[in-house]
Amino acid sequence: MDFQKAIALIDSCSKALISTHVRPDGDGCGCMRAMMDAMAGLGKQVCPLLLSPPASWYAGLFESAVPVLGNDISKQQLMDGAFEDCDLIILVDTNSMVQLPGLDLWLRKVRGQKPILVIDHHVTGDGLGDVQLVDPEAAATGEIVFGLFKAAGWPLTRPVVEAIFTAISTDTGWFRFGNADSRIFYAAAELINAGARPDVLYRRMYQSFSPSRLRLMVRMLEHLDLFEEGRIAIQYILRKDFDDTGASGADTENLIDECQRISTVETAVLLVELSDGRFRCSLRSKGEVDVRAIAQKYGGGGHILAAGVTLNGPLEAAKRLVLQDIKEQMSKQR
Ligand SMILES: [Mn+2]
Repeated sequence: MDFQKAIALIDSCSKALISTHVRPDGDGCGCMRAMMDAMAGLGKQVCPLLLSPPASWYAGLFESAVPVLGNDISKQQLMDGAFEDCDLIILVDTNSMVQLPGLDLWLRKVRGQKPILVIDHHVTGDGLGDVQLVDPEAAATGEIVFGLFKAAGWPLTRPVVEAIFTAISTDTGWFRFGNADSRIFYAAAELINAGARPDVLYRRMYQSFSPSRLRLMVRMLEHLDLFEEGRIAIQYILRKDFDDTGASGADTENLIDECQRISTVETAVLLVELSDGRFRCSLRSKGEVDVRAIAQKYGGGGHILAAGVTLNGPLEAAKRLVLQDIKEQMSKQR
């Protein structure tokens, strides 16, 4: 880990733009918050920017609402130099242009002029950083950010430890997924010793549904189909389901995990209809199938156990495509 290079880069900057991948999750938002506090503590100016609105249970991580590209700042303003005075760009929880829609064009423009620091744990990436803290073995980017804080000696305030705890706990499905190794439990213990309150955070992350979100989940479960003796679960959510329930796109986060409670289910798929008629396809595996390989085949990415990709409609075509790929992977395992 090039912690010292990252620390030197941060020390030498005066104003940093901090962002994360589109559809920001707990890891992305938590790492942003922690890095924002570190920078502020060093007397640096910080410009956080999100590429799509965060779910309400992550928005609370920030002291004030973070500007969203396309809503609060237009892509034109970005290209016209809205962040021209930033002398560092920090990207957390992604290293891929496809995960940075809207920001990508600007990044291509300023690359080489402004240094970029990438902190990420994904295997796939475009090598966007001039300095990169990338560890595919880390269960969450939060684990790397925690390492950076300790290496730099930055203060571990309660907001910081709770932001990092949020990052590592959400990316491990509250320490249930296969990536929840001993390293992450040690990190969790250290964060609790430093003041993180798991009960408070659990309530904020996992007991914060709106009635609309619960109704959307019911719709999704009504659309549950099982294949191959129940080993594959495929579900979908249509635009109509959002309209009928009043739920938003951010409300779909983690809903895919519900069907994994079925004992036979090894691989889970959730197809969410986008406004352009395509489908955002989320994939989860309990370990038997490498879902990243499937996502990558169609231009997506992720991890072996959790990946995502956008597929063309109609629904039946997308379902057939992904079902066939999962079956193929399963037959290779035998
Ligand atoms: Mn992550």
